[in-house]
Amino acid sequence: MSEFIVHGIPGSPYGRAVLVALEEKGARYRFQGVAPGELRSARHLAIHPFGRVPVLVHADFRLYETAAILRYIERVLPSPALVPLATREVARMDQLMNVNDWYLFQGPGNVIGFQRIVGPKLMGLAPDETAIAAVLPKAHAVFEELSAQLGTQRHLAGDAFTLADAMIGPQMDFLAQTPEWEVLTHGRANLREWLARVGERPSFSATTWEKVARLAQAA
Ligand SMILES: N[C@@H](CCC(=O)N[C@@H](CS)C(=O)NCC(=O)O)C(=O)O
Repeated sequence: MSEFIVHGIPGSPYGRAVLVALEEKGARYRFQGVAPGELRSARHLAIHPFGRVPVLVHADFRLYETAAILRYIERVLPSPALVPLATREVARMDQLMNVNDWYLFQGPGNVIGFQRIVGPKLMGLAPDETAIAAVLPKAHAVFEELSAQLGTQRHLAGDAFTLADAMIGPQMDFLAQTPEWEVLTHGRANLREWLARVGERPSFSATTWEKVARLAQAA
């Protein structure tokens, strides 16, 4: 099996989801760091026409969009399975992956994550408290739904760890670094317990921001 190359930005939750899946599969991969200022460069646009990360390269095949990448990894490396067997659990997993893209990232993830982490840490910007406050009602609605879907299960789409956990875990771990995490998980202890559970997996400890930054330097 050829090596996988992941183009990404250390700390990026979407990129981390791909790394988590590769780690879960025990795959051989290389992380190619992309500087945030390079996203709109001709070189990066040649591999991702929308100027985002991650991008997966596998031999002569190149793929962007995290959900598509995760499903590709699952198909080429089916074991251990990260997709449930039961039809309804697969449907829940798919639904959760879309919730991630449409409701968790768009607003809660990109606004709170940018204002609290990316802006201050990488660009020296002060957080825009008005923008954060504006997105909190939507964030509460998303956390309420995720908490309800999780219920008493061990993982988001059932008891087994699936692509939904690989995708949503990094987004939630990113938000867990912000003061809004306490507010958003208040009364939703199951989400805190789930994040602690997935965070203990070797695939999560191997893909922290610091570790991925070291992989990028070594590339
Ligand atoms: N729908 C894309 C979203 C990827 C995405 O938004 N990635 C962020 C980093 S976590 C990014 O590239 N941001 C750069 C930008 O918005 O300019 C996917 O699933 O891969």
